[in-house]
Amino acid sequence: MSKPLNVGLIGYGFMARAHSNAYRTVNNFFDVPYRPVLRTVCGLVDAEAKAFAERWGYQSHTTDWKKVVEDKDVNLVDICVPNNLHAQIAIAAAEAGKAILCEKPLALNATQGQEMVAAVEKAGVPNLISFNYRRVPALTLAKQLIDEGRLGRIFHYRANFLQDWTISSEVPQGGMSTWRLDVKAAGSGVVGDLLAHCIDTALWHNGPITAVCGMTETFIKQRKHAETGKVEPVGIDDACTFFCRFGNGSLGNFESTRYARGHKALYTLEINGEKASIRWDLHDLHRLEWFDHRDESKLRGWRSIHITDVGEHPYMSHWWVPGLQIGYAETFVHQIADYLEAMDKGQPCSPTFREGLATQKVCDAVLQSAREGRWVEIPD
Ligand code: SOE
Repeated sequence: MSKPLNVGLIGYGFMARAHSNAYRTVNNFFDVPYRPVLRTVCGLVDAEAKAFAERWGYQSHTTDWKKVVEDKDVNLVDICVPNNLHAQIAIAAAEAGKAILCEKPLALNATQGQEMVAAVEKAGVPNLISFNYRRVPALTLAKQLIDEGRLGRIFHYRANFLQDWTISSEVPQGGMSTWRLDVKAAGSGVVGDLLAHCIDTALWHNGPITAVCGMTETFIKQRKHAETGKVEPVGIDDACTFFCRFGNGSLGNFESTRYARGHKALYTLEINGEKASIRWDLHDLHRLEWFDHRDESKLRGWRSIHITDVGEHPYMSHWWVPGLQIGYAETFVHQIADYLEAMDKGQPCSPTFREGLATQKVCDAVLQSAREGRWVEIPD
């Protein structure tokens, strides 16, 4: 019998839906030791928080996040609000002894992230940052293949995350749906929002990044602010490209933009090793492309592996039958399943806040490098 785990969700946007769906689904597919109970949801506008609670089955709603953190019956605080609120909520939740799930990126910057790490580690509470792409079965398989040494020495790690939704100068900054364009709420633009995903996966797959050299651009310099109605300077990076060196001697090449016309959410990565290469694409997330130089030369070429083998492929034994694929929503189900298992065993669940801080340090270094026009080293 699974034990109840009362969830207090803060936020009711897109990520709050992804997490709520995972809480409601996880016990149907995974035999995990806990059963999430949707206790309360918190959001800015009372009527919207109420509507969210009714739709998703939360027992109550509030507009005051402190009530969620102080609620003695809440076991897990889930933070799905703009980045500038992560630190204060997470620190208060840690002090109240709650387990925490925090949306990415960890914080506005590494200084703030460090305070969050200190708070959860002092309190000894379970903590997880939601870099959901780690739980795409194809990318989990990629990690296994790398760890088994099947690629041999790694030479290159390449990743892109491309979108096109901010090309119009009419898109405002700030407010509930466009806070990602407001530097005060987001901390940065594509670096924290999109490259943070690529960096997290890269650190996991390929180990620490030691130095970066980046450039950023803000193509639209002023936008109307959705809250003040005034035209204000834009403080975020619209696009960023950076090179890096990894501790294992390989070279990295990363690009992200919200100005790649035609691309809505195209996260791709490629890893080139001495013996084999891997390629993956979010639009075909259930496939992993694999090239193995050891194959017989007359048959050698890129294979496209359909990641639906219920016997061998990560997470797939929990879903359907061979050949039937899963998608984006299920990555959040995997995330919560792993978290509940780890919590029960008293073990950390990756990526912890400390691992989120490592990504944050790379993000900060990329932004610093772009500002100063030079390579920036990343301390251990
Ligand atoms: C931005 O559009 C966004 O929703 C990110 O915030 C998510 O983290 C990414 O997975 C998809 O794009």
